[in-house]
Amino acid sequence: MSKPNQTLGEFIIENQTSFKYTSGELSRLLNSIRLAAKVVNHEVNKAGLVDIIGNAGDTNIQGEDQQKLDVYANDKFIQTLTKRNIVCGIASEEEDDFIAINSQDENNQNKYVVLIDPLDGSSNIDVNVSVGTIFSIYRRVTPLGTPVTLEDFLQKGSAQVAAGYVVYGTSTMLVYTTGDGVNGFTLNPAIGSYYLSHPNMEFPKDGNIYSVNEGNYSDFPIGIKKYIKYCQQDEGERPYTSRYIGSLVSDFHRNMIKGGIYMYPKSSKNPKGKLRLLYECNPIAFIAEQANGKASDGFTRIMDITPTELHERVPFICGSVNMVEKAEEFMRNEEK
Ligand code: P6P
Repeated sequence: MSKPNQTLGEFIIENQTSFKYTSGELSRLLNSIRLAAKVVNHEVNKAGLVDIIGNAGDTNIQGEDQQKLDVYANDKFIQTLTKRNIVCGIASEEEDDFIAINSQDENNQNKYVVLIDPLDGSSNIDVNVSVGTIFSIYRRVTPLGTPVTLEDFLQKGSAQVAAGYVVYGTSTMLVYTTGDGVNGFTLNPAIGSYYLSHPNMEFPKDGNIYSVNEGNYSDFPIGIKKYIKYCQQDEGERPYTSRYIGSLVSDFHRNMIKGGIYMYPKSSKNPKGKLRLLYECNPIAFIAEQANGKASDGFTRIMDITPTELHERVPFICGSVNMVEKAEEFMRNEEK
């Protein structure tokens, strides 16, 4: 249920009753993410002005250079979620292991865990290209009041209770779902409030934009190569337009509005793909499906994959349903 110019805070409260687990805790959790995103946005938007650009001099578990804003964003989201004592555990792309919150307190009745990519696309920071935050929320599966375990984080994407992203672009937007459609809110930086700007977001069933790093073309599976050549053929609606920002959130957001497909296939350099299942693919897949789009690894629905490791990677194809199904058709034909 949405009203024009509704703020994110009003929307969360007004819609919490439609959320089957309603207890207000999820609303408080979404509000804490809203707050952290505003703080991170403030730093991202002035990255060029202070000495916060450049490497933090460390690397994360992925072996990727940690940009200072990566570290800043990670700290802010963890601090906000911890201080407000809303969740019982956090996993982050920037943390080797999950973080148990107040795990010694047997009275800790917090039932949600959050998995987050605090600043996705961070290699774009130094060149002033948009980046994003991605989050995924689950109910814990182990008993309340006990320390969270890895089992609470290694849940299928289909068990998510909420997921969303913040895109720090020409404007800052927060887009999320609790399983009842997808809504987008735009930040008015002058007053620090997010306003409902994109109610009930839906993927067009078809589109003519394909997003993939064609620099890796020679290394792609045959099915992906054939799909890319299909996109480039001059026939009917094709050739399509190639658009690749190098920031999943930005490519996904544009494709959801205009129609399109995003692909990060496996290759010899990334034998399981590059994107992480738990805090990139699953939350984006949840949003995609809630917006009548589709997300798979080329063969299996992303949200049906049973995770085995916190930072595991999967091949990722996501976007307009007709485009994803066409790519899957090429992948299946090569598997026969
Ligand atoms: P490449 C950013 O690191 C990211 O995880 C996604 O946001 C982005 O789409 C992809 O990797 C870019 O990877 O190898 O094409 O530079």
